[in-house]
Amino acid sequence: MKRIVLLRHGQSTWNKENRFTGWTDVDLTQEGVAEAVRAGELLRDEGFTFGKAYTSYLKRAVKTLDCVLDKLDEAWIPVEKSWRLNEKHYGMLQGLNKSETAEKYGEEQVHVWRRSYDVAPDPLPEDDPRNPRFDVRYACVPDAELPRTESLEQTIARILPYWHCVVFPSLMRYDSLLVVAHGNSLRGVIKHLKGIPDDRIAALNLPTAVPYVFEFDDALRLVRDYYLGDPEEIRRRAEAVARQGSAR
Ligand code: DG2
Repeated sequence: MKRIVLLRHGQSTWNKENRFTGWTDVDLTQEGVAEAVRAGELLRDEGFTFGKAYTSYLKRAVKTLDCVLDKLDEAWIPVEKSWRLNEKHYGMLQGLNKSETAEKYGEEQVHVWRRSYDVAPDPLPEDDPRNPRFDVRYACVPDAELPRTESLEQTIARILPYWHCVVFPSLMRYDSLLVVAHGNSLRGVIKHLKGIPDDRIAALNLPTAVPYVFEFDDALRLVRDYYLGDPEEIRRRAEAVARQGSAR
């Protein structure tokens, strides 16, 4: 049996402040670090070990991965970072409070920006200092591939080449992989792995730092997927994520 565990990072400072984050490189809160440690303990207690781990270029995911590997005593395993696992780029929404945005534009519009498959928020202007083309960490990425905003569809389109060519094939070498990324980049991966139709993906909300396990047979066909942890608490936390786009 082969396994991939997907993990959204622990609570970030902008998750706590309920702000659209996207490619903004914010840190974990203390609670976020504690969540990451608990996720590592849960994985350890359930007997998980990993051959290789993947994460994004954003520190909330990188630091979550570090906490988890520390708890597993597996800080030594190979780790690969890719900009392709970054969060969906939230364009001009980045930095705005989600509830205030719902008050201004309506909850329905905010739901479209957060959960529709093919609608992207307005893009960052070319000269906006937040434009990824000014960020040295993306210097190796061709400008045409760097987003100024993204829909989920576009997010999936930039993740999948990396998923197909790097992450998934490494299951042939390693029995178990850990992927630590973001609410929407992981929704994209899950949509792909489970074949969720475009019009059904809006209902999926991922709580922070809950391990989501995917098991594959020897032909690398998906046989089972499940969250680790208390189902009632996970449901409650997923609903809280959905409510982040409500007007106050
Ligand atoms: C959140 C997801 O991303 O927000 O960009 O604001 O997972 O990196 O904290 P993450 C953001 P929603 O799509 O759930 O509003």
